[in-house]
Amino acid sequence: MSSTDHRAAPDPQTGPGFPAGLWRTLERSRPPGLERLSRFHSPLRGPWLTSVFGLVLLIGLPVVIVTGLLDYLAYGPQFGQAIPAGVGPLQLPVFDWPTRPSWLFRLTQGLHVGLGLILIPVVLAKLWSVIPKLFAWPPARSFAQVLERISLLMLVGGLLFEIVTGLLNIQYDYVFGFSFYLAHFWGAWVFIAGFVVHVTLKFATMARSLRSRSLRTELRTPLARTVPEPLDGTGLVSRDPAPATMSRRGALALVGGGMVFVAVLTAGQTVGGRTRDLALLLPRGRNPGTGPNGFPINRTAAAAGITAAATGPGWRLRLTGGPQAVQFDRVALSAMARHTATLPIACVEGWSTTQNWTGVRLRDLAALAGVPAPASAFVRSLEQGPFAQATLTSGQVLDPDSLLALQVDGADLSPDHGYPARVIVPALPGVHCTKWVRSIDFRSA
Ligand SMILES: Nc1nc2c(c(=O)[nH]1)N[C@H]1C(S)=C(S)[C@@H](COP(=O)(O)O)O[C@H]1N2
Ligand SMILES: [Mo]
Repeated sequence: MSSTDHRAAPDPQTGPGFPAGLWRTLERSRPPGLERLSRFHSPLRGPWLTSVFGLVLLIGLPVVIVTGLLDYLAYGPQFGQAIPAGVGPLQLPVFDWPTRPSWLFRLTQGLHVGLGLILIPVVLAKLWSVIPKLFAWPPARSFAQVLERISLLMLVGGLLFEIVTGLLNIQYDYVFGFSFYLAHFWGAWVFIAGFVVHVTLKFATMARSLRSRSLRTELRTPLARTVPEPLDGTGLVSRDPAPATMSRRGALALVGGGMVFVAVLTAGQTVGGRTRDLALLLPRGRNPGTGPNGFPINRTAAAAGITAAATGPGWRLRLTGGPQAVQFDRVALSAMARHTATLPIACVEGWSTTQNWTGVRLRDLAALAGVPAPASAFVRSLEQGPFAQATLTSGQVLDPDSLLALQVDGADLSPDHGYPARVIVPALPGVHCTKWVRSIDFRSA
């Protein structure tokens, strides 16, 4: 029991405080090294600069959040094939992912990864501008402040976690033992919760701080005339500022330049050609095969354990779901009405490519199977393993550009791209464009 029953004077901004004894104990037992972190001399730090970074993130991060959640929905959680499969109360309203525009998934996926990367310099700059506050001691004066600190921890911790797991997933090897999808999904919700609380608490301060200076004037202010923002209640301005070594516009240019630099490193994977070599942050899919099938390969036939015997003349496509199963060999499929569509493959690991695919329409195969209007279709590969199957919605089967492709760019599919046949559907996530298809079950429910 505390021997004291008098309380710290209530903080006018935060309401009733902790017992004074607890407060004094905390103040006395300051962790070593904290002093250095919370001391700051940069004359550039202040509510205006922090709010400029904050505004960019306030516009950009919701786009990253929404496109990330849309990508999750694109995987078809209604079929239990999005990871994590069960998300309890966080289940978003599920809808059938559309097939139009055909570049929809390419766009949502590209924005999520691209913007996520481009905003990293702003995140770092914003963190730098508030570091002294992150390490304030004692960590909180009141229960309201404890809640605020927890939301900050969720915001900063969640965001850094998402950046690190996301960055690792688009590199060659994902090094952690836990599932990327699971970690990135739950990390996202921790971050989102912190983000919503933070924006609610800070929006008014941000708006006020942005009005306190004019961006145009700042952009015209050279180093010689750069002075600290006025001391105020935000605690962001140094009480002991050093002389400026960089103007505020210089700091903005540095961060903006960082964003452009990351954008250049990122864009190459979409622009392709020689710029592909610049896409250092997106090394995946950089070494395609040669010839007409010369575009990125997610997993080679050898890696998937696909043998020449399994894909040779003995291969059959088996269609089920109708009154009786039907089978076709590749010669029979090649003789069917064929259709060509220009469609992208967009991989969650950060690359995409657009090719001309030729094959049999999935809706024609559904009719041949005796299920002309299926509710869904379950596609299986010759391969065993996590990418060995995918469920398609009714709309994805019936779209006139949805194909069981036999050829790409006028040549037969190469073994690595899914010979004898693969699925290609407009706006379908790359991972569900199943290669080395063995069977399709057209389902009525
Ligand atoms: N059977 C099977 N199909 C598969 C895969 C796989 O590993 N096995 N990879 C998927 C993924 S993640 C992507 S992005 C695309 C890539 O197709 P590509 O390797 O022909 O470019 O194929 C998809 N189809
Ligand atoms: Mo993929």
